[in-house]
Amino acid sequence: MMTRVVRIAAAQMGPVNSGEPKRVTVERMMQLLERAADEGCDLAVFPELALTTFFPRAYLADLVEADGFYEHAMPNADVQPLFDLARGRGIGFSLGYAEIAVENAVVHRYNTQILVGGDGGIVSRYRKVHLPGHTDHRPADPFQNLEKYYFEVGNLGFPVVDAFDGRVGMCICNDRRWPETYRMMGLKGVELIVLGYTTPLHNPRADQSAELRMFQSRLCMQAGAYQNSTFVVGVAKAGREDGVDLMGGSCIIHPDGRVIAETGGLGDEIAVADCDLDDCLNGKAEEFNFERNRRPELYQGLLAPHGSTR
Ligand code: CDV
Repeated sequence: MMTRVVRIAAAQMGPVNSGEPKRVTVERMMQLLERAADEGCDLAVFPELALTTFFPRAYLADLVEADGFYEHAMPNADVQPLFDLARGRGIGFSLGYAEIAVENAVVHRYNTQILVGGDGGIVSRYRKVHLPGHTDHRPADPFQNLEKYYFEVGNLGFPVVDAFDGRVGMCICNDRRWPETYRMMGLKGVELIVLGYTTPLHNPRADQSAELRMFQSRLCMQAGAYQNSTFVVGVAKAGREDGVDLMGGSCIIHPDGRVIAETGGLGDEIAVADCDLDDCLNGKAEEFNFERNRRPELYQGLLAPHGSTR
């Protein structure tokens, strides 16, 4: 029987504290990529904003002061060794970073993730759609959540591409909490969704335990996988970064909703699983056969802005 097994590593990273040279961060990523390649992986998935500290937790009055956190081209000299290693070992990867893009002579800032094939070439790019947090400085909070200040809403939609013998899409961190994210890709036949996240263990605006926060993170990814019959790989930047505790719990989720591999700590670590993309087929043909069972004619309210319908 033919199968489409892709061996995937969730390449969790420990903190990237301010002041860590990018060369060191990239070397850490190369070590993780080497480990994944040694284990025979076809693809390694790195976290959101993997190359820097999660800088939206601090306010800089002049946006231009933050330009050093953004990549102006991808690949560039700093990350080229990672691309070269990937090509040399024949392993693909996905990587989150802050992007400055000049479009029609206008500067735009995005929270971006790319998918790179085993030949070292970029095969897809995604720009984060659901930006959490606020645009204003809130000095009374223990840390900021200024993604709406540092980034624009992504303008590429939710691409799904043919890669790794299947249909592959991406999303980033807060996107994983929204059913629309998965369904937009589910409607394009997605079989593997890779995503990075940076999630504080504590929510300064809600009384939630670390256990509850982890449960919620898993709940939405497992539901997204099951309801769209797709693998989901969620990868954390974990540990105490610039004084803020970030959750770990990177995992690989089967289309039946089960976690089939997960990390145990808060540092640089991989969790590996063989993902047979053919395992997506039954759910797409039966329980979640969209053509047969969805009722889009009754879903018009979903397009109403901001949940204003009754
Ligand atoms: N980087 C993120 O998008 N983090 C959000 C936090 C701030 C709630 C998340 O959804 O995990």
